[in-house]
Amino acid sequence: MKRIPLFTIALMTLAAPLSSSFAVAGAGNFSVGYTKAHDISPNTFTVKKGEKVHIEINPSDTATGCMSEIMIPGLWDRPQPLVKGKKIVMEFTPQKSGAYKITCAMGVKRGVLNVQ
Ligand SMILES: [Cu+2]
Repeated sequence: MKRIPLFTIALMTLAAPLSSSFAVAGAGNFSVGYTKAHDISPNTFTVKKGEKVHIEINPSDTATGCMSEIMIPGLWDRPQPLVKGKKIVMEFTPQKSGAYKITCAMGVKRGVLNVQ
């Protein structure tokens, strides 16, 4: 069995508080892209009830028409416009488990967020 050098453990200890404050990787943190051709990607998420969710969407295109805004009914009810270069941040803590649709402002499904 390989031993983990002590400095590696020290680095991991230092990195832990950094990763939580930058909120990029880790449970409940998601970085999402958007293009007109492929809509949001990824579009399926799994989170835990009672744990904070942080979703960042970085649109590469400006959406138009029906799918020009995004929301997650029941979790994020304010439709956000998808505008090229304009980051969208959604933060919430789901209290009820279930499969929540990710939609446009009028409810057309574009993805799903599973709360376990
Ligand atoms: Cu629509």
